Amino acid sequence: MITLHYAPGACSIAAHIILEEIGRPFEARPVSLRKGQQYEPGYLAINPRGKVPALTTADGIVTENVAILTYLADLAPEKGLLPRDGFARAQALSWLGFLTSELHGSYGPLFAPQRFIDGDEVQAALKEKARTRLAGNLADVDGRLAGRDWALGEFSVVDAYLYPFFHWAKTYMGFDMAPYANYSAHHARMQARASVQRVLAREEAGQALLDAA
Ligand SMILES: N[C@@H](CCC(=O)N[C@@H](CS)C(=O)NCC(=O)O)C(=O)O
Repeated sequence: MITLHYAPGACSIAAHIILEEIGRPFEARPVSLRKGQQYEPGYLAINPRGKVPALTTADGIVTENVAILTYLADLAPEKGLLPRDGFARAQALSWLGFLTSELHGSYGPLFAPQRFIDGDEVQAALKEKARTRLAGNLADVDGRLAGRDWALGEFSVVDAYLYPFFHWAKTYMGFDMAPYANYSAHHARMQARASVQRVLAREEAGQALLDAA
């Protein structure tokens, strides 16, 4: 049985959505980032980097979003969640690489500027710069989604990975997402998927469990 170690609302939601999409049995175990559970010995034994997501599988542990999404898509080739080879696969991996390094990376200085530099004034300046970088990356995504329902044409792991970054920009960073019309429409299409609704309900229950503990 596959176990997904996730934090409610974190980037791990992409893997959570794909687990729902492929329809194989899995367990979802919530980790509280707020309480620092990712740095507890039990979790560090699963992912020594202290990050979610991590996937425990019969083959071993898989970490890193790009690897987890690829692994899950390859488990269920009949679902067509990632092109199998050639140029189409390269295009998909190009998206995943951009999302993990550039788009996800834009949030680091915004969520945790203290990990980059000390001092209130410089942290404020860093955050300002990071907002501009984030806006540029959101515009990049928006442009690439023009004229298409899904990033690769058909629904794929790329769409699941796009999901949290829209939500973070809107909810945590207070961005007006209306100018990113293609990304906004994409997010609405994601919200309408049954898999996403099931994941949101499970993550909400997971958050309640973590809060009550
Ligand atoms: N490169 C990693 C990044 C994962 C990551 O940054 N996860 C965040 C949540 S979105 C996390 O676990 N943060 C906890 C921490 O840094 O303390 C991946 O793509 O899997």
